[in-house]
Amino acid sequence: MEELAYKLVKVTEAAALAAHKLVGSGDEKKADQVAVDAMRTMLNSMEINGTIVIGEGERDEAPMLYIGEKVGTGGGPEIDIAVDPLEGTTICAHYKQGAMSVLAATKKGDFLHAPDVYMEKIAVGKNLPEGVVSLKNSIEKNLDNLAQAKNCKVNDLVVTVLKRERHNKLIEKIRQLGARIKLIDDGDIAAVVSLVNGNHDMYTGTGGAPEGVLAAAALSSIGGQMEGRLIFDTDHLKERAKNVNIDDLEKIYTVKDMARGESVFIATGVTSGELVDGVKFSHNTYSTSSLIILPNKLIKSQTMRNLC
Ligand code: VTB
Repeated sequence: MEELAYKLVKVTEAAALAAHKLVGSGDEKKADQVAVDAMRTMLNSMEINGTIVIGEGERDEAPMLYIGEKVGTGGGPEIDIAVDPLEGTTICAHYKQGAMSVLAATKKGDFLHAPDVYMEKIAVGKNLPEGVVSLKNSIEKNLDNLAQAKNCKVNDLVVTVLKRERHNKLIEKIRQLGARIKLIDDGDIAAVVSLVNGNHDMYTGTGGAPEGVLAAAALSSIGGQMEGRLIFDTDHLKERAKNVNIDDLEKIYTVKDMARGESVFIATGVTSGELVDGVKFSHNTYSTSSLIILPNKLIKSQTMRNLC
């Protein structure tokens, strides 16, 4: 796994560097596109037999890195790959903090093949009793349980939520209950993974399902708990669920349902954020910072190269 991780870090580095050229450009689509292109070119140059299982969407909507696409030379290990070439396209286009290029890999069949829909999520850090929070519980119960487990008051808890209109009621409720809210514009992979640093206490709300599986890949190695429920709230989405053989539309997935075996998670910074620093330039060189998460191992890697 570690050897594979050092190979694959080149993939997120290439995507981050490409996206960095579009930082502050206001052009989200272009920033995403160059990251996808760079990621795909690098993946295809590698001695791997890879399949994209979490990607840019289904084949008809996404010309590249679509779900089911084969990547690599075909030799080497058979792996499933989850990608988010540019997590935080808006962050990147607006030169805000926390845009990253993210990839996770595992042996064939170990990631949940989640379609590109929304996912309701709840996550907490490590060393907490199993099931301390759950999507089955009310927010009151979750906050009470968490405060009790952490031996503190609900007022001491910090809950991260994506700033979206769909969360207005949830935000109001959490504030009423006395906890503090950290509102983020985008980037819920970093919000979940950073729970293990203890910077905040809980992440909850509805974000992308692909981001949910990627975050689960990280948590499966370093601890922390997360639950996710895929949202199929239209007939069209229900049809999509059928197509990917999901029968139980209400199923709650745990970390181990989303990332079953051993996996590697890699994030390279485009702009600096909570998890990694962004791409930096000085004189004729540039450097990228990456976070590599392997079973029970967290590696901070920095690569410096000459600008050509
Ligand atoms: C989140 C967030 C992402 O999408 O998953 C969010 O983590 C959900 O989608 O960074 P909406 O923006 O439609 O609410 C991102 O913001 C972008 O991928």
